[in-house]
Amino acid sequence: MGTLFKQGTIVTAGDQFVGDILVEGEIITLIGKDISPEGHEVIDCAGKYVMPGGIDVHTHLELPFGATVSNDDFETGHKAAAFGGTTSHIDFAIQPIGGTLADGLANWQKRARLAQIDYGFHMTITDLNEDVMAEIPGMLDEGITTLKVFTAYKGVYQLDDGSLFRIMNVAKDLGMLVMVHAENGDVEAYLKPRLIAEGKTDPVYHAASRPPEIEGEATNRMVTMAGMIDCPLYVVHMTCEQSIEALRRGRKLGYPVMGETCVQYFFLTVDEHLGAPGFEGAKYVASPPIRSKHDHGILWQAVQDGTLQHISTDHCSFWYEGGIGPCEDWRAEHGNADWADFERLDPSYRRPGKELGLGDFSKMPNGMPGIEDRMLMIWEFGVNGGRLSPSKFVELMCTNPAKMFGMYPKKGTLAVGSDADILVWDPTVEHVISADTHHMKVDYNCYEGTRITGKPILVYQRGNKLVDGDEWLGKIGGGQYIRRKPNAEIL
Ligand code: DUC
Ligand code: ZN
Ligand code: ZN
Repeated sequence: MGTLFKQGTIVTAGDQFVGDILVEGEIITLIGKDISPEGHEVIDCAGKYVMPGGIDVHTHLELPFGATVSNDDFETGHKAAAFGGTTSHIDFAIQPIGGTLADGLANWQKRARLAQIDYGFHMTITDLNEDVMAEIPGMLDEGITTLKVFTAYKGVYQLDDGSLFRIMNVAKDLGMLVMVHAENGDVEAYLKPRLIAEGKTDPVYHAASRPPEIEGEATNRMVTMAGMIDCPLYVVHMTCEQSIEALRRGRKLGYPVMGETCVQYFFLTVDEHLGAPGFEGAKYVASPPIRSKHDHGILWQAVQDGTLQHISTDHCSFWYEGGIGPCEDWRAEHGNADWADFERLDPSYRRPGKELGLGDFSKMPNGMPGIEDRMLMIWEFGVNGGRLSPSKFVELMCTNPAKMFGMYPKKGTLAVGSDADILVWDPTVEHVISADTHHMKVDYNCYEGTRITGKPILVYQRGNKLVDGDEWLGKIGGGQYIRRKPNAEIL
């Protein structure tokens, strides 16, 4: 017996038509008109869109950041993702300072024991030496085809230009994709202490410490180096005109360079959000910073004209009001137990969060929640807002990420032989986004009170139902690791 999705409006990146989809086991086995329902469970999809499960290639679950660790782990983050229509994501495994890539991978594999949706890993190189160079080819055997580097976070993650160029050369030879967080870390390291010394310590000054010019400069530098040797490059979380122009220039020259923005960069501004009264702006401290309404327009244009290929989240949630309860004492007594164990013991306890940056924005954990909001917000303001067709929505949220990151056509589309990661999306359902009802483990929502129309009412992963209305049917350990293939498409 299979599951037959009947009479839905099937949306792929290239097409939209009313039809049926048959799922047997974990795979789509037939797509057509009037497929016989005999012997199958029938899901009436009339009046609904049937779309591939969403893919988010940029998340940070359980990310150590300064004195804390981001809240959502592979359990809570996955549940929230699925309620928002995302069924696959790629998280960043990170080479620990002084450690190996294998150490980083092992750390993230441990986190993933809680997986409820499908997931992959990028490998972040934080310290390049001969041993690490020798480890890179082995990443392909682990199903990792993407290397992440930073031009920012001086003294922590930042690599010098020589190391960056060396990584690009080896990645090109191996058919891997280099991903970059592009901001000039040296300039930021100069600006930040000066702002603090001048008493400019509120969250809003986070933006002044990381102006758009340093994003544009670093993007241009990376695009130029990639173009010199034809190395595939993907610039993460692009926010502003300066970096978009740099990417556009490289693409016009025929360089294999691509990019994404994140949902928050379309909606939030320095003036209204980061500069909100009191400590409210802390909720929106992330790097690179949110920008201006002018930049929002630039980003919509860039996704429409294909300069940007994907919209991710950079999901990295921290309590607004954290640090509640005897955290350090309790953790010390329990051999520095995971923060999550501490919070499970008594849900009124909270690990440290944004309050770490009270009186000094430079001590604030960087990041915003969004894994659950991404598809809802982009459907509302992209599709309902007349900026994107349903097919363009699927292209950006599902198909392009699968193609660029070596998962297509297993993921990212509705086709015979593909994994049955399926959303039944009701375009008439009304919903108000709120921290009171979201599933992310965080005490605020960046889009609090936003009214949207349209959301997934049924979510399937490999033929298994994860979400049915408000009901959660997923289970810990139900998510599978996605082994990715090198030499992925350049879009
Ligand atoms: N930026 C953030 O805001 N958080 C996590 C890492 C990053 O680069
Ligand atoms: Zn980043
Ligand atoms: Zn990130």
